[in-house]
Amino acid sequence: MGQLMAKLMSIFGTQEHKVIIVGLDNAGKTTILYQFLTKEVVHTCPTIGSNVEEIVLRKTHFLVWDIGGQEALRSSWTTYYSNTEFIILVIDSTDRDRLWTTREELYKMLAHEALRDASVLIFANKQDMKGSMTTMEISQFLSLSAIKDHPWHIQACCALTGEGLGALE
Ligand code: G3D
Ligand code: MG
Repeated sequence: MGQLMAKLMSIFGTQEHKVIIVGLDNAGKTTILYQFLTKEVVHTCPTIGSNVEEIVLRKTHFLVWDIGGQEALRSSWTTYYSNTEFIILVIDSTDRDRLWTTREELYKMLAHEALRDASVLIFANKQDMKGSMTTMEISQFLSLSAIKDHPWHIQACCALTGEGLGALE
């Protein structure tokens, strides 16, 4: 399991932390979040902004929203960026047609000043589906090796079973 996963696990301590979970609609964000939250006391807040969902687990705040095709909402997302330690990007590995959109959104976020110190964990979700792209294919498409200014890790997973999210259990 990557170091970033270990680092992600270490945040469930006593200090306040902020993690943002983004991806296109239908990528599996909500399903992954539910895998994180099992057996935990969870405080869920009502929607705190336009299409942004906030879930608090101990002292870690998870902010979740859909990216792509929502230019009008982009400026409001920026409000949530400050002090983010982790960006979790969830990808539907069967959705080849829209990987380009994910790529654009990823680079827009990485260029953002307020996310300068954030680490990026990419979940290549839906690995159970026939014809899903491998982490290698996705890494190449997203040019992950060119990202030098943020720690990043890509992890294959299946949110339905929790496979690949093991370090989070
Ligand atoms: P989102 O929150 O990113 O929009 P969801 O995505 O978590 O709502 O998931 C969208 C759909 O994908 C759901 O199906 C969910 O069950 C399915 N899904 C999520 N993860 C996986 C996975 O790893 N494998 C498979 N096969 N399906 C997955 P429905 O049918 O409920 O819309
Ligand atoms: Mg959702």
